[in-house]
Amino acid sequence: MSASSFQTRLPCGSRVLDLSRPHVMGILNVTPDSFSDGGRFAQRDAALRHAAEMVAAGATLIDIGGESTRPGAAVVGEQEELDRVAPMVEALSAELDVVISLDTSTPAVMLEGARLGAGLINDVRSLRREGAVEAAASTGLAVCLMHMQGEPSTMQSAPYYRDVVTEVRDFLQARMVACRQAGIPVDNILLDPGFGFAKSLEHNLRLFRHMGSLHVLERPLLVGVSRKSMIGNVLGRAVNERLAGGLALAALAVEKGACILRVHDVAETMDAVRMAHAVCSIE
Ligand code: 9MG
Repeated sequence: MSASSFQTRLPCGSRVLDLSRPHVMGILNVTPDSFSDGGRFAQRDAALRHAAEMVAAGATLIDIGGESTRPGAAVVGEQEELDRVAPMVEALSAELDVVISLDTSTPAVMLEGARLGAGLINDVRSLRREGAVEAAASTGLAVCLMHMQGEPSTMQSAPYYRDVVTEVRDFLQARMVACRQAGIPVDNILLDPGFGFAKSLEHNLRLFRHMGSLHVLERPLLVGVSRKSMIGNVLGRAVNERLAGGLALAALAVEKGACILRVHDVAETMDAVRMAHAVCSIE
């Protein structure tokens, strides 16, 4: 299966992604610490430099998030999230030729981000917050719908599935229907199994192994496994020692037909993805 067998172009605002090859999305976190008193402009410059480096290394998307989705992370207010994300979207869209992805569940951030030049809404809550699906539809942007049971603050307490692959597939299908009913064109929809979100190690491994089952939904897949605990749990590695495990999964994800890999280590992942794609493209 190639990067996308059913759709070759993903419209992302003023840009279009060619899905006949896999893409790398670089992660740019706009955390509370990075905008602490007095350092706001210096930190913004550092984040811009980091984004520019990721683009130079081959990232065609940059994912900007102002609210951490780690288990137990604090909820961030709407204004705070806007203050973190909006200046970065504005700066990135002025300076870089890249699709800006908004890692947000907040309708106001979707609307303002779209106005400032974002091309994709990446919502780990799959547009389930009040007003989110309507806000996303009104932007006309591409959306990434990710599977998650519960909320980031509670999700790892006791994840339970009868059949994780079927349940993830059914959830994503139901969210696609909700999006279609709200007026989001099917061609604007990406799907994501949500590795690490309310899933045990066995759930993550099984879902990864059978990721190809999600192709029945006929939508491009985005996969995020970079530095996640499923790598740490299998290999016994700390967060900063998970690159090799992440590259193995990136190559496997391409082989299973994923179109976009969300990662921290762009240059290394580009090599892994290009190599895997070269092999997978040979008849
Ligand atoms: C924001 N975020 C963190 N992990 C993610 C993942 O696996 N997929 C997507 N779409 N977003 C993620």
